[in-house]
Amino acid sequence: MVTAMIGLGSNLADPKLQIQNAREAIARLPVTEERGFSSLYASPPMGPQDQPDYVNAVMAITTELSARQLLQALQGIENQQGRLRERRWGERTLDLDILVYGDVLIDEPDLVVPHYGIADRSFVLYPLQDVVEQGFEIPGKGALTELLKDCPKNGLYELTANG
Ligand code: A4P
Ligand code: MG
Repeated sequence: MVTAMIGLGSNLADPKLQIQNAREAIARLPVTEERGFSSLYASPPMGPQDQPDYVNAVMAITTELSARQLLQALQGIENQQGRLRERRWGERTLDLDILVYGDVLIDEPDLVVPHYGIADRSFVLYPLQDVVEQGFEIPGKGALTELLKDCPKNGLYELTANG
């Protein structure tokens, strides 16, 4: 059994609902259990600026799925929630990224773990901090607290229950 971290992002079609639906779908995956869920965060888009702000979150799971099975399952959930792949870094109803999969390092054309952007994206590092133990290290990248020191929020803010 492996502990994995999943990054959730949405900026179309009621992003908060998209994130909530994705959370439930991930928790229902076979041999998988939810272990933690961050606050919701809003952030301006990285990439093309002519798209809405994002809602982001991070979910911790334990799973007996392999990393590749997990990727396939997450892509299935993206597709169920109406994901279309158009421009790179463009708007999307749902983006699910495997941020971390245990202490495993994977570098293949269609699967890079830890996720290649993990170390310098505020919309990943701040929610990740909500769900990990103190002293958490991102495999191959270093201590989360150190990475956060070099990561300005860039407009990221935590959404409150009614906001
Ligand atoms: N892939 C490789 N490694 C992974 C992994 N660890 N987890 C491959 C998930 N997928 C992985 O992804 C393209 C391919 O990446 C997949 O087919 C998979 O085999 P995609 O989701 O189809 O394309 P994409 O997301 O447009 O491209 P990319 O480069 O993955 O974008 P990112 O890094 O996902 O960023 N701004 C804010 N504020 N918040 C956001 O969440 N997200 C993005 C997308 C852009 N701007 C954003 C946000
Ligand atoms: Mg992606």
